[in-house]
Amino acid sequence: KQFNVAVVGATGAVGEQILKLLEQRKFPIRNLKLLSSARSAGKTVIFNGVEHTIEEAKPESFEGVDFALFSAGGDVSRALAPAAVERGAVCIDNTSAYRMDPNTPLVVPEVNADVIKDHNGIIANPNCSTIQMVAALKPLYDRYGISRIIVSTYQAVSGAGSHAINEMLRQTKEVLEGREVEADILPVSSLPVKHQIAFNAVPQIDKFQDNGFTYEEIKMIQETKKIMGDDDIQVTATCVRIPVVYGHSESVYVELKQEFDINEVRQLLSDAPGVTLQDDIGTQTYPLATDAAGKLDVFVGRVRRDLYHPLALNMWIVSDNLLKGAAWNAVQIAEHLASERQE
Ligand code: 11C
Repeated sequence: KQFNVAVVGATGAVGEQILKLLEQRKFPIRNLKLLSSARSAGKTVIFNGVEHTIEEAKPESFEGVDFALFSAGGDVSRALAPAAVERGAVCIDNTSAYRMDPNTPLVVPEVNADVIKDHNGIIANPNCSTIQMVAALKPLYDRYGISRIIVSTYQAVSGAGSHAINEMLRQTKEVLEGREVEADILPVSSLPVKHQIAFNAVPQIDKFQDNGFTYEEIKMIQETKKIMGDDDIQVTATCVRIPVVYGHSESVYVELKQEFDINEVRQLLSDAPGVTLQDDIGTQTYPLATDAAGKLDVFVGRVRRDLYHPLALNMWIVSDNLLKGAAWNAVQIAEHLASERQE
């Protein structure tokens, strides 16, 4: 069986990766519709050797569409996903628009594929920094339970889109050439104050909330509870942007509910689907963003017992934020939907 698929935001950093993966995975596509804002409409993209013209996304664009993958920002999803659902499409939404809606499943297939079937037309794809953390922690959650997570992130500029990548590369040149550094986009393009990202570490991703956390930090806290299906996990996060192009890295401290054997923890991580353990301090082997870039898995290393808390572990979790953190997780969900309909 083949499906009519729409990709909304086809020219964005995530949209490009979605198209590459649909091609690589030979997703059963009958007809592919590439949609975008009016600004990108008319551009062409080659998919499976055939030129496709990008059309402006409108409610009528979703007529006859089986699966629609949205990654054109929350406003576009809010405006068009309901229209797509009305026309019979199932939407996989890569924005934060519907993630915390109680009627919308929030899915990382390795963690909670079982809730995909509960959708009402929209399935939300979580935030990149949340996806990689819960994928790595799920086997530990299942075996021991988790009471607390303290995470600090080191996030790539590609998480803020292709303009942020260009800004970081341009600023790097400006610094190296001794010129004045211009900051136009980061940390948050819609806020008046901008900071240099080249040769820097900026402890702000997205806007601040009244409680002093950024929205990125709040997303990590709320989404982790929803995906794990456990409101009692105490999560705290500090999210930092660093001058890396692809791959978010995370330092994670996790308190389990039971005693653990560190070798069993390593075994559980290395057996977990979608997780690769890279943990050998003897050979200085641990996950690196430069190695994770372009790969689908979540990489885990530096796994070690905490020195003070008897039930706590520390680890380092890295993954390509545009792949498992976005496009690959969305395509995995689409593959689940497609295989359900094949049956
Ligand atoms: C970043 N995590 O790295 C963000 C990007 O909610 O899907 C993803 C935003 C989202 O800037």
